[in-house]
Amino acid sequence: MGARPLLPEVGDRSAHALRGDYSRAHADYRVDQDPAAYRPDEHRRWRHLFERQSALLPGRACRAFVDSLAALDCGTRIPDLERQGAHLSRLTGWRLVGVPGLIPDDAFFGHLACRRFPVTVWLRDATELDYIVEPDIFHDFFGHVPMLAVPAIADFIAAFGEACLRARGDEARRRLARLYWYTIEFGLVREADGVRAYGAGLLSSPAELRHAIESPQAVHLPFDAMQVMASEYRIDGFQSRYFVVESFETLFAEARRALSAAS
Ligand code: HBI
Ligand code: FE
Repeated sequence: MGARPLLPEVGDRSAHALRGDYSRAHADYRVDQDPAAYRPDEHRRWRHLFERQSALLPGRACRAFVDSLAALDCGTRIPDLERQGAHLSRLTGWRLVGVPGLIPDDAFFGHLACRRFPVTVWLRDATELDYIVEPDIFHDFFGHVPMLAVPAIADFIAAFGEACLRARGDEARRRLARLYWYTIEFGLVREADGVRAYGAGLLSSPAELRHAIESPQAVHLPFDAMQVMASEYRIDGFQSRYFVVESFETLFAEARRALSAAS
């Protein structure tokens, strides 16, 4: 196990000892994923997480996520990032790169700007089935990868990465991080039969997916990029509010204006 780095500049997450093995990471923080190295009990845990979360999707996840997740056919084993990335790149030009866990902002934004989505290569252990501090491969792959097949979201995340690389100063980067948080991580979209989740932090979490869609305490606000970029967020509990977009195309159009203004 290599030295555990502290990454104080990782978004709003506090600088804490990270659990991944960063010793074998390249300069851009990529690590090789060895799909054959996962143990049978890890594949079993992936299947458990996948089946448990999939059962919660009807009536809560947006249509595009459900259709895209089905097309990935990733329910039985921990996904092979190379193989799944080849499928994704044919759809929206995105690839998947393995990372040891949280990586510094600049490395993260640099990958997004080049349509490479960083996916943590380790899976949470059996004691973390309901909550995990750092994103693991279940959060990153199950939560984020299906939406990378949706063109407007795929374009938005690439534009977000580019805007972050251009952003000057902490305030601009904090405003952009909030935009990412309230959309790509905790975003809601209005569909014909109701409000549905498209954010990875909701789609990969049993409790918060139910809370965001069903709880009377979950405040739903119409998406407004300026208000989103002025809204603080919490990384250690349910969000106090959620923003609802009318469509992914509206999100991309409105956020694009905000991205160019903020960077
Ligand atoms: N690193 N691996 C990884 N995954 C993330 O989601 C991530 C990161 N580094 C920085 C970061 N996110 C934040 O800057 C964004 O959430 C805004
Ligand atoms: Fe995430």
